[in-house]
Amino acid sequence: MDLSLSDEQQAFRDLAREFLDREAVPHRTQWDRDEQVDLAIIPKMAEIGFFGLTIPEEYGGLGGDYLTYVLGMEELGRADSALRGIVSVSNGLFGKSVLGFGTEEQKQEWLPQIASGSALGCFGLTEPDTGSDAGNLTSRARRDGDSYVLNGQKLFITNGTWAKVALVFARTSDDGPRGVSAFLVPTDTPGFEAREVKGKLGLRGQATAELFLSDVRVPASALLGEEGQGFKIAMTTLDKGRVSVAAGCVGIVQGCLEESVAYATTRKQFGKPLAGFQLVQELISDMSVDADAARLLVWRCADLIERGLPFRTEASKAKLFASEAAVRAANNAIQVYGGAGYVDEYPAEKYLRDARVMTLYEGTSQIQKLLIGRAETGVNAFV
Ligand code: COS
Repeated sequence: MDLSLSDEQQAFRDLAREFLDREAVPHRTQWDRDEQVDLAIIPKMAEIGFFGLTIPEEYGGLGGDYLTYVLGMEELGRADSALRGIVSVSNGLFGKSVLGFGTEEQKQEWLPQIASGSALGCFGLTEPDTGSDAGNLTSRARRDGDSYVLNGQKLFITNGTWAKVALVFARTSDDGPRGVSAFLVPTDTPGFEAREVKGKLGLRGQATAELFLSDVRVPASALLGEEGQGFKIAMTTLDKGRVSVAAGCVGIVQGCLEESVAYATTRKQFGKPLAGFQLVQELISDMSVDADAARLLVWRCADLIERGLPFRTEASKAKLFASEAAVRAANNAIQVYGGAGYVDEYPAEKYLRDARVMTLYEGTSQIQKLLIGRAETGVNAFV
């Protein structure tokens, strides 16, 4: 499916696909088995520009519009969602928070490092006891003279053990979501510890961590935005993060479609290719429709963002539809492959394992439905 892309957008998509087909696709199974991508790919990805997308050139980024960003995320999702997660969190959740709410000094300090891939960022919102209910997080930041002292625990933090800097959300007052503030915390600050979460179903190549903050002292200048603005920063950034997840899911659906077509047109049963069976065509047809529908929802968000228009509910719709479509498509791809789809020699089972978390993180499917329902009815089901 193609709507009108500019020459630059098309060129970036082609460059991204060619690079990932060469540098990631041949290795993704091994990285998945090893539970770690080869980190040597990070500087190579930075060279292509993945970490600098939408970061202005004055901060060392590639600049570029939001459609180019989602095209990049789609290609990453098609190749390996573990890589998409690394970029989405560093450039997206971390970088976009700093770009949107940082002081000039904070932008100068962190954005060039993020854009060049010399530093990865992570996003410390989720806690062991507050996942969906992010506004009730319990980590604390106490003002002490010219510093803040942070204590608490974070869970399921992508890039947590690799990041040079963490955006940590912590409570500066007891006033629910309004009492949350955001801090830029270098991960080598004494009292900051990251431990990797192993044994995940999918996204095994990326580092997911538990963060422990024990009397972590940062200067007052580490505050991002104003005291009490942290929840808004998190939510505003997550709106864009959800578009990024959705774009990655489009890539999963697209990958499932391409792999299924390739297999179904070559593998023979009953003397003819699988593609000759109507029930197999139905599986493939469903993937094709899902790919187009999810992509259109994502591109609509990119267009709204580019034009500075509200896109919060549209982001929830894109994330909800695309993540559920990714699970459907990966499941269907395994069905096309039959028994071969159940082993990691073929990509279908990895697509399914990676897709599964997309309906959970950055807001579960249920949270997206409640946000869409709230927008449609004006009734808040969270209270
Ligand atoms: N953009 C900007 N501001 C937002 C916002 C958004 N998308 N969503 C909420 N806010 C603001 C509200 O306007 C409100 O501000 P005021 O106090 O000035 O009125 C404040 O934040 C509180 O909003 P709300 O009442 O909606 O907060 P709730 O505690 O009800 O939380 C949900 C709402 C459940 C939607 C939120 O906690 C959420 O998205 N949870 C999922 C978290 C998530 O995605 N976690 C995964 C992280 S993986 S990195």
